[in-house]
Amino acid sequence: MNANAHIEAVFDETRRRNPAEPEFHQAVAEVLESLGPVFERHPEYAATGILERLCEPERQLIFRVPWVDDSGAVRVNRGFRVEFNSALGPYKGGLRFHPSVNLGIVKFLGFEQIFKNALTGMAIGGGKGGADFDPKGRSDGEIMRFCQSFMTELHRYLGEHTDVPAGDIGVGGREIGYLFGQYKRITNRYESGVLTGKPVGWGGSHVRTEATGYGAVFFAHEMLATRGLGFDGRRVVVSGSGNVAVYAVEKVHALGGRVVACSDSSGYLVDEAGIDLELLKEIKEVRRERIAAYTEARPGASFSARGTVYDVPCDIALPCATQNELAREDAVALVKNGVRAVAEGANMPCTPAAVQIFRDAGVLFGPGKAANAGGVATSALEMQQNAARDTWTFAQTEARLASIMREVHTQCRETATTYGGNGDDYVLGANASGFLRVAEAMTAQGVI
Ligand code: NDP
Ligand code: 2IT
Repeated sequence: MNANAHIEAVFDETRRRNPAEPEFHQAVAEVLESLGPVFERHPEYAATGILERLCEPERQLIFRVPWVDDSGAVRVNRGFRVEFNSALGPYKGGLRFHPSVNLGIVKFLGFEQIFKNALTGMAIGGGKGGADFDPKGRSDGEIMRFCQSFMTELHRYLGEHTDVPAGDIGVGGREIGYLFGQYKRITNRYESGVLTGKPVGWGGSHVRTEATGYGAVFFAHEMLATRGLGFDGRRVVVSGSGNVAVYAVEKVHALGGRVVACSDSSGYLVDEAGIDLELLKEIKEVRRERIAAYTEARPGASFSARGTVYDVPCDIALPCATQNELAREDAVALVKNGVRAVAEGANMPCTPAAVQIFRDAGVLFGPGKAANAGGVATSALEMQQNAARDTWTFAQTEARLASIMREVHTQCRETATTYGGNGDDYVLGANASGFLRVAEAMTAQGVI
């Protein structure tokens, strides 16, 4: 069987075996479409079933999460953890609390995580988890009880050498604190390295909170530099207004760019003077309100519940909200308005049709598994500090993050050049490079 026929057969079987999981199929297709030239050169990977094994998670956990709300009513949610691949290290990846979470979403995220984590060069395998719990409007007490119930079941599968979750959508420092507390109580172990994204005062790493957003901007900066461009004086649009988005805005401003728009699931806001970050942080992180509240304090800014943030003209776009949020027509609008670079702070925010439009227009495109790898890479730095019972300074940790992002960028370009001839093909570079590192380890470890 030739390389492409082999890849096609694995994809067909993956689709057949995982029906009704469109996001998982999309994530698998995106990686497999890059691997033709890799299998041409490495037919041994077909002989040892690397792809068949990669597409089947090592373990999938689904569990009931019962909890009691503030009115005394019993609520039941569904919890997930997909332990996808441990060839390079303990399963590593975030937890997402959002009503849209289902097994297919967790599998897409876990699959992406395998290659992203490999790209960082650190010793971390791939996993992801979460629950279909909606934190919006829930009191602090409800969040705590939910986290405690979630961990009461999940703790059996975790461990600093086994599986190390962190945050994702709906899970930040507060939730990680409640999860850690319950893990410690049940196991009677102060196992710092079992969760990352902990607050800095008790085992968290400096820069972990900022890392995904900062890292995405560092990656975009590297891409722009290949064309002699930078952020200085550029108009930037960021989608979302959560953890990744907020710190992307912060770093863009530090590099001299101006973020003129951001969004949440209710709409988007435009502030031509540049987003006031302190105000945005207060609304989102302290008051936990919707971004529409921003315009009350900044009369020059406007909020729109119709259209999308990508209608706002910009030089650089950083999608930092959620999967498939940037569709074909958004890509068309961005290209028409002269966008030069797009770096995915979120996981799979651009649809395949949108990516194709950027590619055809020669727009620099950084896929999530490369551009947002700074978050998980800094989680691995947190694990290193926990293992050594050490604490690094902010400056030291940020310097490590910057050098990891530079290295991820270089690796993408070099691998893309080796396997496709065009260094600008970051999709090929990220997929092939991540795959090769995992495939090598899986081959060495035998058929398991
Ligand atoms: P947050 O929960 O902090 O913020 C999510 C943001 O995205 C919010 O503004 C939210 O708006 C918006 N959003 C979420 N779902 C939707 C939706 N269905 N439609 C429109 N907007 C939506 O999450 P993060 O910032 O941590 O995560 C954002 C993205 O980055 C995700 O794709 C995540 O997987 C990815 N990522 C996160 C990393 C991390 O370290 N946290 C690391 C790497 C990737 P609203 O408040 O209205 O829901
Ligand atoms: O998608 C991601 O890389 C994350 N949510 C971060 C995972 C982590 O373990 O830090």
